[in-house]
Amino acid sequence: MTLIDETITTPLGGPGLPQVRRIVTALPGPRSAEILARKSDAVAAGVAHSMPVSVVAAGGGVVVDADGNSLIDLGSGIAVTSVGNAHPKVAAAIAAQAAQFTHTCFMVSPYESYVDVAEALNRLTPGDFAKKSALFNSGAEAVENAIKIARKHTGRPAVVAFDHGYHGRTNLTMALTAKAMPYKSGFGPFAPEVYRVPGSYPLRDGLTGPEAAARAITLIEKQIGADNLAAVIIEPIQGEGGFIVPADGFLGAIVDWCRANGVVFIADEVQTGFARTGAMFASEIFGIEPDMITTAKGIAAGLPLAGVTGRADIMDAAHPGGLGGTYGGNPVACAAAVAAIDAFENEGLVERAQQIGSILRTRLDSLKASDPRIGEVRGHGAMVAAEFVDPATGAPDAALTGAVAKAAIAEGVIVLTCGTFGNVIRFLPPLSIGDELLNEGLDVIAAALKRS
Ligand code: PLZ
Repeated sequence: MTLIDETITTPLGGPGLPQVRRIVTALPGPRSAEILARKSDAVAAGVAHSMPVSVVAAGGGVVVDADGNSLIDLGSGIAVTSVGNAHPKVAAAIAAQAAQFTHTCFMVSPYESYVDVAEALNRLTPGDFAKKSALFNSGAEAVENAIKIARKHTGRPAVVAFDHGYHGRTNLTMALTAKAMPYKSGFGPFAPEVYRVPGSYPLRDGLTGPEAAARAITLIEKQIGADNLAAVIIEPIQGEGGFIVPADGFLGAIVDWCRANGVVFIADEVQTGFARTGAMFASEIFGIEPDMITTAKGIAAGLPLAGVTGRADIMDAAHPGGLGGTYGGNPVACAAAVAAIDAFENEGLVERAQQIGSILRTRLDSLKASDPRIGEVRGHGAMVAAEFVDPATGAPDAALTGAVAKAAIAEGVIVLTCGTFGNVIRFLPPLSIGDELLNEGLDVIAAALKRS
């Protein structure tokens, strides 16, 4: 089967996959079904999947499966392929680097692309102060290292995370993550000295930003004590928890309190980073300058790479040899990141995220106007969600959410759900998707909602 058509150029380049939704079999088709049957025999049951397909190609706004079905991608592999899958410059950079060398271990014999990525992170993250960075393999590993560094810097043990927060699946990051199922149940005991406080969820708590911050700060002062606290970690817009946008003034008040009390404020921008929210980093939207920022996902267009960037004095608190790992800042991943960051900066992707956001908001707001089961449409840029509720009580409606997502998936639209209550459909299209395809994906979802 030839998939690539050389005459086709996707909006941001990428393989010439026809930018259409085309369903030629029931999902999964026979070839995908065969592979998924082998998956269920060979792969641990805990590693589940939401889309019943086996992928052979992806680019622009589509994902193509082994049976020739062409699906609309509204998930970007969970906010990762923001520059588009197989972006030509990224693919070329990966191939060139792989032909030169694939690994030395940066702790053994360093190379330039790691330094390039660190410099780019120091330059692009908010805050006009001296910064340094360190690179790792995954978002969870970046979060673990941010906490390590904050503890070393402050000499204090405790860490505060928030209701609805998500920070990963390793032991410490499971402790930081709020939701039990599917992330934590049965996997404890969890790392100690992690405390959870309520954040800001305007739809459900009805508090202003300053009120929500005061509530959190009182709990922190009374139950933990600032003198014991190394770091506060929060996603500027909570991702897995439901695309929760905090009320105005909430984040700023928390940052101010941290600064006044010698506590390191860590923004986990693993999901919100790199143009996703219509700003290079979501912290900019809220006017905050975090002491430390964790990044991953979009940074390297799908290669495993993550970063911790922060104030130089904090980042240098860890002794030489105290940070690292065999693969952290792998040269192929760094080459991909250099090319992806170039695309973010020079291919108008911040603006493209804003345009995608305005299409998503317009369409979803008009759906909400005629369907009271949509309790709220929220988000920034190309990170937008709809929360489904029982119109009579406002109670979360996970069943409706699941039904709409399932129907959209069956019709070839890759859509993700999220939320503590499982009642949120989130939209995270690649920034390389065209308007037509995006609108078609939304048509499918609107029709599915109408029928559900
Ligand atoms: N911090 C804010 O969103 C990853 C989770 C997918 P890793 N989110 C997707 C899943 O179900 O495992 C995430 C995040 C935020 C940290 C992480 C963790 O990043 O690269 O998955 O470790």
